[in-house]
Amino acid sequence: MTEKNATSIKRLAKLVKNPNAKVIFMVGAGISTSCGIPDFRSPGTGLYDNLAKLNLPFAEAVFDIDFFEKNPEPFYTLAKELYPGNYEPSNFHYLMRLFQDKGKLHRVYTQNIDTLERAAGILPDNLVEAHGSFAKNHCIKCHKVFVQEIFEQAINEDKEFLKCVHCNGLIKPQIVFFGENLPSLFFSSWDDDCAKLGEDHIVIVAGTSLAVYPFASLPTEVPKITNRSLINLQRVGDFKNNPRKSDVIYLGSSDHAAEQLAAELGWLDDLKILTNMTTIKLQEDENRETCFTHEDKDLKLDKVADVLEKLKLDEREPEEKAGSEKGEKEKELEVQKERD
Ligand code: CNA
Repeated sequence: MTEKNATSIKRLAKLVKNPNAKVIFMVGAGISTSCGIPDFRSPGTGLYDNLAKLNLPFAEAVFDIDFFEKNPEPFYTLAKELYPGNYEPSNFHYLMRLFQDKGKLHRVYTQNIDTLERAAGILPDNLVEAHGSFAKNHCIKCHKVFVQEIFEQAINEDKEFLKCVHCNGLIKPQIVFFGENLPSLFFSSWDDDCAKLGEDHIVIVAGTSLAVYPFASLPTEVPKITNRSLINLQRVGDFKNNPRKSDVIYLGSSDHAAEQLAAELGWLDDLKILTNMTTIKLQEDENRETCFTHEDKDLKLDKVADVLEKLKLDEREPEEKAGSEKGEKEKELEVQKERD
C-alpha cells in the first residue's frame, strides 16, 4: 500500500470511529469489476471497448431507448450476461453490509444494475438503486409493470423478445436507459438525506467515473461540513475538478481499500466471515469460478460454523430460546453457589 493510501485509510477509520458517525456510500461499476462484471469505461476491459461483437452503431446504444425499440437484441445479450445470480458480491459490497450491521450505515446510492448490494444483504430501506434494476419490468409503450420472472424466463429460454399483452410494446427490465427518467425515489431520498448531512456524516464515493448525471452531481452537493472520501483507481468528478482540503482520497482497488479499512476498524474477521460464507456457497457448485482470491487461504471455517450455529439458535421459537437461556442462568447460579 502506498504511504498516501495508508494515511487515507487511517484518516477514514478515525472518522468512522466517531460514535455518531454515519456513512453514505455512492458507488458504481468499479466495485463489481472484481466479481467479473466489466465496468463501462476502463480502457481495454470496459464494456464499451468490448461491445464490438454486438454490432452497435455506438457503444452507448445498448442502453439507448430509441435503439432498443428498433433492435432489442444487443440489450438482451448483455442482460443475459449481467443478470442477477450470475455473480457474487465483492469485498467492498460486504464492507458496506458491515457498516449496516455495525449501525453505521445511513444509505447506499448505487448506479449499478447487478443487484449485488441486495445479494450482500443491504436492506431495501438502506438502498437506492439510482439506475433501476432487474427486479421489475415494464412495457416501454403503455408502461404496464410486469414481474421479474417473465424477463428471466425470456433470457433463459432464448424466447423471442417480450411483448406487452395489452399494447404489443416491448417489455424491458426497469433499468434506466439514456433518455429515461431516474426513479422518483432517487430524488426524494437524496433531498431528504442531503438536508440532514452534518459533521458526523461521511460520504464515501467508490468505483465510479462520476460521468453520468444526475448521479455525478451528488458529491458536489454534499455540504462542506460533511467529510467526503473517494476510493477509485483515479481521481474523478468533483474530487478532481473541485477538490476540498478535507477530502480523503484512496487511489487503488476498492476491494483492497475494503480489507484495509476493515482491518483498521477491527472488523477484518467479520468481513472474512461474510466473504467466506460466499466462498463456501460457491464451493458447493464445483463448476463455478469463485471471484474471491483471498491471500489468507486459512479459511476461518470454524468461525463461520460458529456464526451459522448462532443464526440457527437465534431462529428458535422464543419460548424455546427463553427456556434454554433460563437453564443457562440456573447453571450459572449453581456454579456460583458451589464457589461460595
Ligand atoms: P464507469 O464509467 O465504467 O466507471 C467505473 C470507475 O470505476 C472508473 O473510474 C474505474 O477507474 C473505476 N474502477 C474500476 N475498477 C475498479 C476497482 N477495482 N476499484 C476501484 N475503482 C475501480 O462506471 P460508472 O458506474 O461510473 O458509470 C455509471 C454507469 C455504469 C451506470 O449507468 C451503470 O448502470 C453502468 N454499469 C453498471 C455495471 C454494473 O451494474 N456492475 C456494469 C457496467 C456499467
